[in-house]
Amino acid sequence: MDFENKVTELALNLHKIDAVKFGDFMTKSGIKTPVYFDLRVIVSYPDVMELITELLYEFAVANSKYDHVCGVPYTALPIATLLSVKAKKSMLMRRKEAKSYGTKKMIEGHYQTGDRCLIIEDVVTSGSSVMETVNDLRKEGLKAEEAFIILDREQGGRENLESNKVQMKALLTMTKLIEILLENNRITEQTANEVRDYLQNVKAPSVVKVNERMFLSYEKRAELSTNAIAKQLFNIMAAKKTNLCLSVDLTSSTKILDLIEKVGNHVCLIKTHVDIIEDFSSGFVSSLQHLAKKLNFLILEDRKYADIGHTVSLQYTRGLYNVSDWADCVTCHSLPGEGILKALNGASNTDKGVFLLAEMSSEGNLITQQYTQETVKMAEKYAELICGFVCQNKDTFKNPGIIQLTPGVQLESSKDNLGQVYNTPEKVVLENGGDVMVVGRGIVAAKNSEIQAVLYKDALWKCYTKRISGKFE
Ligand code: S5P
Repeated sequence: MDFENKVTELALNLHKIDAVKFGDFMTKSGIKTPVYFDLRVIVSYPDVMELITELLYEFAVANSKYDHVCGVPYTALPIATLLSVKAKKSMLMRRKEAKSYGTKKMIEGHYQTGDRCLIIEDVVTSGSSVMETVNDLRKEGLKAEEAFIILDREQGGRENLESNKVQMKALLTMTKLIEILLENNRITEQTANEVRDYLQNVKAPSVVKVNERMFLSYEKRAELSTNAIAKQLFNIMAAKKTNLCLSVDLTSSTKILDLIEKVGNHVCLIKTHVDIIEDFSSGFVSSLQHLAKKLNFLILEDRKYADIGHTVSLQYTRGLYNVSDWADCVTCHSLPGEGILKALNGASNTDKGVFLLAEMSSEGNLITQQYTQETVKMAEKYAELICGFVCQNKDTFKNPGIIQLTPGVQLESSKDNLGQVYNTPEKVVLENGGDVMVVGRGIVAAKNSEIQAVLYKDALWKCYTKRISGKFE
């Protein structure tokens, strides 16, 4: 029997076993509907189970590359099991609630970060159930980009899933089902029209579009980084439980080193502007590097390079500061064009990272949306060089292996008198997507910098843990 005939047989069978019923029903959300699906009953009909498995197998295996299958609990679980066995692919199981003991894992089964997982679901209306499973898989660093569905109610689910980067394939749409049942005299023309009218008029609500980066843990993101410094920074953040970067904007090297000695334990990154130091020396650099090793943080020289490639390569590797010798990463503008990245890319043979400025925190800056987008695009070719973007918005980029470095942070939102704009930790981490937050005067100018650094560290980390729990979206 060919595929189309099998689909017809499935439609007729679903009607026969009362998995699809016509009449006056209420949906879960209290909307009247002339058609009702309950595919839970299929477990009582091995022939139907077998047919569905066969159809999904032909549908899925022919065109998809995947490592695991995962059913949306509960109705699709037995189908996913049969499919996994037939396709000889491993299965993953998503819990509905995390275990209260042991590992608290949401996903059971063996997998590796980056594995592809195919989603199996019975019926899709809005797509929100599929997204719950997709989100939990993505939190584990799995790729969940395809969903195979028995029946698409055609009420907006496909669009909702697509906007969250999930392609949906359904064995049957509601339109097709009605057509088959009508052709085979299982329903009247009037019932068919009622269902068609209903489909025209009742759409499921939109499912919130999520940015994967917003709920993946730093550990998982480290595995997805293509830049060695980003990987290290994610791992330091996870190990030290801090996403605080201190900007040591002081002009005396002793004061800088004293401050770092006090707060270095509480930060993942120290950001310098070496050209403001009045007594800069190579001794300062070695003390800084010594502290970085001892207290486990990385060093960012916030040089904001903005010249032609040739000049930047000299600025980076030569002169009094010899930045490439000691800084793990630097900041750089995209304004001069790609040559600046080429220059930085070829300038050192040890692991280095570049934070590209895609947006600025200061009032009235001239960066436009188009400039930001082009900057992100420019970075795509330099996956091994770019460790992140200096930016202010979560939608600036999506790649979870890259870090959003966000300056302009203080415990209370405010401004300075030279155009700097501050946002609170909640706003920066939860709404704006900051991964590493830069605090300068909020800590440096405080009476007790250590106490203040701990306050910032705790506030920022609390927001991060809330963010990855997914409860804010
Ligand atoms: O857009 C930006 C980019 C950067 S790197 N806005 C910024 O403020 N910065 C830097 O972050 C700035 O050069 C300064 O070193 C730090 C913010 O310091 P604060 O004292 O205003 O917290």
